[in-house]
Amino acid sequence: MKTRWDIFCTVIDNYGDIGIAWRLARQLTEEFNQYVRLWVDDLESFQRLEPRIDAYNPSQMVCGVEVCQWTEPLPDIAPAQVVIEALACRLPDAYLEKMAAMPIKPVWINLEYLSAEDWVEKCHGLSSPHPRLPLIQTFFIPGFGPGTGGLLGSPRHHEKLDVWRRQTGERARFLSGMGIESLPDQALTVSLFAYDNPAIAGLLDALAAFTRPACLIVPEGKASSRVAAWLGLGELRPRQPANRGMLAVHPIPFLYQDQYDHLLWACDLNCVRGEDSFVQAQWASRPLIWQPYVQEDGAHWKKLQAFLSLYRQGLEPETFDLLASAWQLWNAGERGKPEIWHDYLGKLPELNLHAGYWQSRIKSWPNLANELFKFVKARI
Ligand code: TRH
Repeated sequence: MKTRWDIFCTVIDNYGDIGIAWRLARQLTEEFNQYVRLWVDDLESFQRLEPRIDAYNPSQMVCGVEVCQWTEPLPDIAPAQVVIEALACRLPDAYLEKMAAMPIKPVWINLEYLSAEDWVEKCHGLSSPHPRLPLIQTFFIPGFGPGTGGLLGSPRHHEKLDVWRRQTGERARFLSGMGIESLPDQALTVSLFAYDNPAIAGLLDALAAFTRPACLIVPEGKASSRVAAWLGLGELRPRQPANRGMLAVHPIPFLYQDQYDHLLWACDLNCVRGEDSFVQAQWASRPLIWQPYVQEDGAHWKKLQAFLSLYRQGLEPETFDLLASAWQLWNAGERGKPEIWHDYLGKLPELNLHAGYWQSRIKSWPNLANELFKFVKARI
């Protein structure tokens, strides 16, 4: 049965909120045949991830999803059967009043940020009544493994990954589309998506002195100025590569989300950040370096440790220690001792095997869209 969903999302500073809401809306539409209306306050930022978005159209159909501009006040509309308040945004009061006035109240879900911490299992699925209105909100918390809200990402989409990698020429064609031609056979390809981070220089030093040629692909963003400074340039210009030592740096424009997924598939190592690129890099079954979104109270360190303690399972202790030291440096923003990055890069073959094993684990764990669909189906 086709159920109507309203997903609300605000774009705060980065791309994670809209990236997550859009990926979820598409998966519910394409794989679960649901009718999704996505309310977004900033269509211009959305357009950077999705070329089919018209930033000036307040109501449009894109990939089967009804995309609506979230204005204040909201247009006078009837709430859907399922309402998702995504990633710390707050529903307008008038909309809540309308939900409360419905004879059958909508299923109201508060979709939280992902964490590997233990509290997720305890808090996922808890309900909280509205203080004034006859409405109950359920907390949906994405996480790793049973008892959590699961991970965002389409297993169906990532099944194509094996075919994509096997098909000769796909990767080369993709890279050539990014302006990266004739890579040396043994080149190590690395994608860089990070917040501004002084530790970038340490990794670049190691790549420049590596035993194999390396190619660093940098979509335009907060990390670009660090890379430019390391190269001794004033700025990075998309599609104007530069070299230092064994490293070729390829700046590219900020990609559409579908293309970015392919970039993760195409690289041997992905530096990722926040939440969505972090999760999609795991689906891509390649080694990763993660920079969680920095929180003032230091909560990101707990998130990092919790993930590492899961990810270590199946890794040799020595390899895990290297991985943990490298991620520690990355997140402390320290250039660090060159040996750490050098040794870390030397472990990439082992980390690559581990990334494949990890991908098979996350495939067997709950999937966020599926968990939401099951939850709603049991209530409608
Ligand atoms: O942009 P982020 O830093 O988002 C963060 C986190 O979600 C964090 O939890 C949240 O609190 C904060 O925003 C406000 O990183 P994230 O989560 O990886 O999201 C980036 C999105 O952008 C993701 O969907 C991938 C996409 N992307 C592109 O579409 N093209 C690109 O070129 C790149 C680099 C990313």
